[in-house]
Amino acid sequence: MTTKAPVHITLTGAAGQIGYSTLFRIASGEMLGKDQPIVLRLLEIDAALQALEGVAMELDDCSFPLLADIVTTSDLKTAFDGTSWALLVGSIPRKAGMERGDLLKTNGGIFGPQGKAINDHAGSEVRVVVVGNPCNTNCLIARTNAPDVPAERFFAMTRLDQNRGEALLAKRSGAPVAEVKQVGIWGNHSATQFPDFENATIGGKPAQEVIGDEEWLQGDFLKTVQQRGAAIIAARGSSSAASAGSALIDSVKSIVNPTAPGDFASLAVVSRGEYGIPEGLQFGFPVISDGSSWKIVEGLEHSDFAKEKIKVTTDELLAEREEIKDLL
Ligand code: NAX
Repeated sequence: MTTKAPVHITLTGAAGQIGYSTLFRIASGEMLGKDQPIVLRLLEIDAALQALEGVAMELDDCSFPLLADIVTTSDLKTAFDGTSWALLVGSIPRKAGMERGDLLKTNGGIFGPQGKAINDHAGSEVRVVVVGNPCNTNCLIARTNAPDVPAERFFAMTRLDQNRGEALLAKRSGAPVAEVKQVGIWGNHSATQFPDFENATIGGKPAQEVIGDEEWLQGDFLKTVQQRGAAIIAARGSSSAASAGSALIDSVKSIVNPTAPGDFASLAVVSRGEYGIPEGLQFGFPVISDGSSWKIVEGLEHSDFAKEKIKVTTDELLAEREEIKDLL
């Protein structure tokens, strides 16, 4: 029997596909540990509350020893009240004919109020991970609407891209995926992201040396990671869910556990001007954690090819910020 007090975890969009593939793993202790009781605070829109009740019933039916309570709600204050983790998954997907600017503004209407509610009601140590797309800019909106919460507590999810990159490099080299390290995702979680193979390692050696095929790295590797989300939709008929949930759990673990020596974790964090990235952008960087605080990996070198790619993704994030500037 554990004696720890329960940690409150809020997950939004909890009746959606990522919610369904993530909540059971969180409740079984895979995210915060097998001795950490939790309370799940599940937020949905009114129209999905009935489906959410079904998810809550199934969580009950698993009889998870660590799951102390489940709160289901469509009310922001109730959802974020005293929470330590705000996992912002729910958002409005892009519909046919919708301009990117409309998508950004529609989601701004979700992430602005959620940011305010986190600011006013969350626990003093709250940390926020945004998954709902466009996740970097949604995170920027939530962060800006939560001025009392330190900006360093906000993260947008680029971990799925890192995991995709690691898997690809492992397959291509024949090495086990556990030997692939330091795959940093730079910039936006979108088709402009730069999965940095130049600083990646396989079995402790530079990935470029092990792979020995620069054309593949700059071409197919890059494109496959950038467009993997679309490839999953084409194959499965709906977007990545289990892999996204797994990456969400990996993201939280990479924040609360010290990073292993010789490794990085990809997270989109607030830029303070590192590597010339404009201040304030929520930008994908390679990060290391000591278990309580994190910092961006320093001193990485980039070729002109990489610099050009990083510029493209930076410009996209600047354009997104411009589109929603009235929400900040
Ligand atoms: P679903 O459409 O299955 O679920 C989304 C849920 O959010 C729905 O149940 C909906 O009712 C709810 N919702 C909508 N507005 C809400 C609001 N204001 N408050 C609370 N709940 C709300 O989508 P799912 O497949 O779960 O994906 C969720 C989000 O993750 C999407 O925006 C998707 O684009 C994004 N993704 C992000 C990834 C990343 O790597 N950052 C990868 C996977 C995924 O594409």
